[in-house]
Amino acid sequence: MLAFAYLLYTHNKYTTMESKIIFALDVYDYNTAMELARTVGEKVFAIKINWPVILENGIKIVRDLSKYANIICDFKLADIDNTVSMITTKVKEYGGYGIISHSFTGLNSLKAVVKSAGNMKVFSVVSMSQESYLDNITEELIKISREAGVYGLVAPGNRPYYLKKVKELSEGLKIISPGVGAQGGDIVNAMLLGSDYVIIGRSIYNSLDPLGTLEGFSSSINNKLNK
Ligand code: O7E
Repeated sequence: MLAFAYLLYTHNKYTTMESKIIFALDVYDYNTAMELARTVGEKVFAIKINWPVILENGIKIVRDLSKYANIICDFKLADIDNTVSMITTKVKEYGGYGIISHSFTGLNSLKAVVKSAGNMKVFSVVSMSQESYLDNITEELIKISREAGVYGLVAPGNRPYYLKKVKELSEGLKIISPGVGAQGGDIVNAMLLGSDYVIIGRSIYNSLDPLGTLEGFSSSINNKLNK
C-alpha cells in the first residue's frame, strides 16, 4: 500500500514537471484556492502564490497547497539580508518549492536568500511585465543574480524586447515569464523567445472552466513547438 502511494506520488510529480505552465493562484478565499489547486495542480509545473492568498490565510496554506503541486512563493523579497533570510527560512519550513526575490536590493541580500533557501529554487526579478525602473538596469540585475547563484530569472512574456535580452544574458538560468494571457502576452511567442515556463493567472482562475483553459494553453504549446 505504501509502495503504491509512493508510486502515485512520484508519478504525479513527474506529470507536474512536464508542464511548462506555472499557475498564478491570486485569490483570497481558502476553499477557492484549494479547489483550484486540486483541479489544476497535477497539470502544471508549479503553483505560484502571492500576497493575496497569504494575507487572508497565513503561511500554513503553503503546506496545504503543496499536497497538489510544487508551490512557489512570490514574495518579491526586497529587504536587508537578515529580513529576507528570516522570510525564506519560514517558506522552507512550510514546504515551499521555490521563492521569488527582487534583485535590485543587491548582491548581499540576494545571496542571503539563496543561502537560506537550501534546496528551494530561488528566482530573481530582472524585468517586469510592465514598464519599470528595472528596464534601465536589467543587465546589471542579471549579473547580480548569476553571482548570487539563483536558479532562475523572472522576465516578461508580454515584452519581447526584454525577454530576448534576458534570454541572451541568462547563461542557462531558467526563465519564468508572467504577462501571458490577461496582460496580452502570447504563450507560444514567449516560449519561442526563451521562456522555460510561463506564469498564467487570471486567464485560468477567472475562466468558467479553469482546467479546460489550462489544457488549451498546454496544447497550443505542444501543437506549435513540437512541429
Ligand atoms: O496577469 P495574470 O493574472 O496572468 O497574473 C500574473 C502573475 O504574475 C501575478 O501573480 C503577478 O503578480 C505576477 N507578475 C506579473 O504579472 N508581472 C511581473 O513583472 C512579475 C510577476 C511575478 O510573478 O513575478 C514573480 C514571478
